[in-house]
Parts: sequence; C-alpha cells; structure tokens
Amino acid sequence: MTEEQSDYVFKFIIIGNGNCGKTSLLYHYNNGKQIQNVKQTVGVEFSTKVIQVKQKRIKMQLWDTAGQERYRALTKGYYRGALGALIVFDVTNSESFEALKEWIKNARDFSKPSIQIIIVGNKIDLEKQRVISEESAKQFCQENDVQYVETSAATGYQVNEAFTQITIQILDLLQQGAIDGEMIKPKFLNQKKVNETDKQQQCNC
Ligand SMILES: Nc1nc2c(ncn2[C@@H]2O[C@H](COP(=O)(O)OP(=O)(O)OP(=O)(O)O)[C@@H](O)[C@H]2O)c(=O)[nH]1
Ligand SMILES: [Mg+2]
Repeated sequence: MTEEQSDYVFKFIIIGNGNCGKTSLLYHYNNGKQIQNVKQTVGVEFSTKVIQVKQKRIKMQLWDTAGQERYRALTKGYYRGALGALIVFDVTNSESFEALKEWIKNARDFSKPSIQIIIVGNKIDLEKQRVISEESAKQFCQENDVQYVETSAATGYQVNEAFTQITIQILDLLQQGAIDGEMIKPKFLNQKKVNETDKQQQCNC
C-alpha cells in the first residue's frame, strides 16, 4: 500500500522516562518480535506503518524519543502536530510512574491540549519486580482523562492493542468532527513510501 492510498496520516509521539521500553515496544509493533540488544535512543527515531482500522487505511508516523533527561529539550521539538501520544512507564519502576504527570503536561503543552494520550504500563512480564499495581495506574489515568493499557515488549502482550486503541480513539473523534481535519490529510505530508522504516537519529526535519 502506498502513502497515496492511505485515507489519513496520523502523527504519534512515544515518550516517557528512559529505559521504560519505548524502542522495544515500537520494534515489536513494527516487526512482530522482540528486539535483541536494544540501544538507548539518541535524540529521535522515525518509522512509519500503515494499518487498516474500521475500513480506513491509516498511515502512522511514529516518533520514538529518547527518554534520558539530557535529550528533553531536543525531543520536545518533535511534539508539534502530533495527534496521539503513547506515554510509557515501567511497572517495576516507581520513578517512571511518578513522572507521568509531567509527561502528560508536556504532551499537551508542546503539541495541542487536545492530543489523545494512552499511558502504557510496560514490562508486565516482570511480575515479581512489579511495584505499580494495575489498579493504581488505572485510577491515575481516570483522574487525568487518559487511556491505559498494560504491555510487555518482551512477550508482545497487548503491544498491537496499545497502538490500535489510540488510533481508534483519534479516528472516532475525527469522524465526530472533533479534530482539525487539516492535520491529517495525506497531501499534508511528505512523500515517503510506506512499509519502510526510516531511522533518522536527531532528525531536524
Ligand atoms: N522484561 C522486559 N524488559 C523490557 C521490556 N521492554 C523493554 N525491556 C528492556 O528494558 C531496557 C530498555 O528498553 P528500551 O526499549 O531501550 O527503553 P527506552 O524507553 O526506549 O529507553 P530510552 O531510549 O533510553 O528512552 C532494555 O534492556 C529492554 O530489553 C519488557 O516488556 N519486559
Ligand atoms: Mg529508546
């Protein structure tokens, strides 16, 4: 399927503290398997994927950002125009959970207040090390008006669901006229071929 054949193009940012599994989740989503020897992300990595949801073909532009503190100023520059954010935390790391409030604020401040957000509680395969319960994560998400899903990039559990769920949410809002249509027309975007994964570290486009 080419970009010209897609009905919509949605931009997504994948954000959250370092080491939570953002790159691992995206790799599993794009390739259907666990990544081996994943490296800490430097700056931003870009990939695309086309999916079919509710009879619509959607080209997803996926911006995987570095979670390390020293890249924050750089990565915020990539939030603009994002319709959706996957904010990842590690269920075995309370610091990454406590940082969610700040990540939500940043997503709303640096893209648009209407950005759709799904919180992704990752590494649920590490049951014994888990310190954030599903219940407390769900409660936090309700209070902050964002969705919640639990995943494992190691086993692949609910990885597709995380990306599909936020895409459906955006599509529903779009069809209700609640999202600015100008942001999602294919003509609005560059002419890259789909099904290829571009990696542009510290891309300046
Ligand atoms: N057990 C387990 N380990 C995971 C999972 N997801 C990621 N990891 C491991 O966690 C470490 C960090 O994963 P990354 O995908 O690099 O995390 P990141 O959020 O992209 O990190 P930055 O690029 O630094 O922001 C790696 O050693 C992964 O193998 C998971 O679901 N389960
Ligand atoms: Mg990474």
